[in-house]
Amino acid sequence: MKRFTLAATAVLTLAAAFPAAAQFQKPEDAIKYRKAAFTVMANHFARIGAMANGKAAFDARAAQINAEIVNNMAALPWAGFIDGTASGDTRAKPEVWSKADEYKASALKMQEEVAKLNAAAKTGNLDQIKAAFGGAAKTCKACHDDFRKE
Ligand code: ASC
Repeated sequence: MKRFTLAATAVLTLAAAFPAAAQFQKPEDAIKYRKAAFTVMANHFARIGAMANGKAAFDARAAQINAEIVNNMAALPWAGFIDGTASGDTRAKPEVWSKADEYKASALKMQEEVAKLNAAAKTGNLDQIKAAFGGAAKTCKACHDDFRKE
C-alpha cells in the first residue's frame, strides 16, 4: 500500500510538473497549438478593437461575447512554449526561454488586462471598453516587442 502510494505520488508529481509536455506528441504540435490560440484570441480581440476604434458599430452583447472568448483564450498559449520549441515554424525569440521569468510576467500582465477588458465589456459602457481595450493592446505590443521576431 505504501509503495503504491509512493508510486502514485511520483506519477502525479511528474504530471503536475510537465502538464504541457503530456499534451503534445511533437514539438511542432505545441508550436501549432500556441499559434492557433493566439490567432483565435487576436481575431476576437480585433472585433472589440473595431468597436473601440469606431470602425464597427458598437454592439454591447457582441463586445461581451468577444471579451469572454479573449479572456478564456488568454490562458491557453503558454502551455505550448515547452522545451524544444524555440526553433521551427515560430517567431518566438530565444528570450522566451532565456528570460523565462520576464516572459511569464509579461504573459500574466496581459491576462490581467484582458480580465479587465472582460469586466469592462460586461458593463456595456463603450468608454470603459475603449480604455480597457487600450490597456490590453499595450500588453500585446509590449510582449511582441520583447519576445516576438520581426
Ligand atoms: C491586436 C492584435 C494584436 C494587438 C497588438 C496591439 O488586435 O492582433 O496582437 O492588437 O497589435 O498593439
